[in-house]
Amino acid sequence: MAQDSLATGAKNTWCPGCGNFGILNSLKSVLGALAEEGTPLENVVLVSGIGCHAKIVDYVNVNSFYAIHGRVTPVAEGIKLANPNLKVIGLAGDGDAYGEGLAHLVFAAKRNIDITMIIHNNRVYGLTTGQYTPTSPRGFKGRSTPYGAIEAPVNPLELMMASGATFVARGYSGGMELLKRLVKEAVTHKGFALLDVLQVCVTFFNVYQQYNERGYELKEHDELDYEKAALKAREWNYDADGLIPLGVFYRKSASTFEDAFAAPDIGPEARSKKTGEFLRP
Ligand SMILES: Cc1ncc(C[n+]2csc(CCOP(=O)(O)OP(=O)(O)O)c2C)c(N)n1
Ligand code: SF4
Ligand SMILES: [Mg+2]
Repeated sequence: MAQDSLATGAKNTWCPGCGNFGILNSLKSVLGALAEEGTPLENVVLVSGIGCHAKIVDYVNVNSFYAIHGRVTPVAEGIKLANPNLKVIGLAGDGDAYGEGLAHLVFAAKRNIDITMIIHNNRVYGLTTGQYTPTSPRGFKGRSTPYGAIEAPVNPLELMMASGATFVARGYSGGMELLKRLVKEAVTHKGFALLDVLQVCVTFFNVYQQYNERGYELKEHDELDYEKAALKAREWNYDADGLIPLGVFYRKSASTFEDAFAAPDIGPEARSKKTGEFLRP
């Protein structure tokens, strides 16, 4: 399917050179490929939050929903539970998913609900013009930290693994071939998938040089081994130094929340029977 048919007439207002273009192009390419392989595009729903990243849903011609800042994950979960046949892809900012919405992400991972969360991790609040986020490095100078952030950043990959995510990966908006592969793997994974994308904000945190020099693709890494994956996830902790591994860190096959939710012994029918029994005098 031609990627062009996924385009919309909306005017793109991202800054020239913004890493969001890389995510947009890889998403369109993967959706086009999925359509060719038999996934009807009317079964795909994109959910975004509030921020520069969120505009991506305006630029892709499939069903979509703008959530509020910090609430991409629960809206995506609700859509999936209401209709488990849908392929639900959440597209959230780092401020959105790792800041205001962090608890939602942890619980979605814990229950292994079959949604994909793609995080546009530019390590800054882009839309509100440059405040620090949970993944900004120590010393980051922005609107809210003019003398430099004094906190260590959170490591979302480690956190997601510890929370129970069954697919954890990191891509880079400047590495398109790998990014396309990772988006496809994340979207087709059954269970909760977290794809953290290092998405460069050229205007408020331009780290292209750092990522180009230090990013490397994981090779011969055993993504089924939790301990090894956790060690790899710790190799770069989102601070200033170190080489940056990219690729799939961890993958596991496990039953999903919605499968259990629909199971005969605990699904809606069983629950209504139990409620009836409880209500009988
Ligand atoms: C509930 C709520 N809190 C805060 C805001 C203000 N706000 C809008 S966008 C934004 C930051 C967005 O940063 P991020 O999620 O990293 O997205 P980016 O712009 O970097 O893509 C904030 C704080 C809001 N709109 N709603
Ligand atoms: S402010 Fe940053 S994240 Fe937002 S569109 Fe511009 S470059 Fe992209
Ligand atoms: Mg951001």
